[in-house]
Amino acid sequence: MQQRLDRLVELASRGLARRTSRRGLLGAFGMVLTGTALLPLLPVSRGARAEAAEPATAGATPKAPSKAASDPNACEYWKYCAIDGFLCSCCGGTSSTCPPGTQPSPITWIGTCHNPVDGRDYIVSYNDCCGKTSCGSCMCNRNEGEKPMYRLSLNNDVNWCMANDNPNYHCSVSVILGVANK
Ligand code: ABN
Repeated sequence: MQQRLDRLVELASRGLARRTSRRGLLGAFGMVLTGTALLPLLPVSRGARAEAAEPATAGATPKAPSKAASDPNACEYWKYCAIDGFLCSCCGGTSSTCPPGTQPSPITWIGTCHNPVDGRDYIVSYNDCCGKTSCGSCMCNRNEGEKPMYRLSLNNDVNWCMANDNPNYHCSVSVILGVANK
């Protein structure tokens, strides 16, 4: 039985060797390797995943916002989805303007927040207001979509006053830069 099996395998191998060349086999192997390496470069639709995570995005019927989601003094305010700092609206400024005597940082971190009122996603810049010591009121730390430190502009745990003449951090504002298109 063993011998017949050996013979069968031998004949099959010889037949395969007769029909194929070593170069052809190497070529096919190379193609498979190249194809596998290129697979991750193909465009992938991630829309479905985003949709599953956030069913009420643009185009869907907007949900009625909670009271806090429309209150600029509340940490739950929709624009603060990726903020980390004292809310300037509690410190003599507004949700998007620095309090008197402070200057906005020219460099910032960026987030994307969902507005439940119109059902759209917005790109939001979180500028720090600089030039005075910490405001100390209304600390708000929400980190939606925050990326690790190696992507500095997408991380919120940074004192963005570092480039200002006076690098003292006072509070943070959120400024809408535009609508995020999918
Ligand atoms: N961007 C707010 C902030 C300021 C100082 C330290 C950490 C975070």
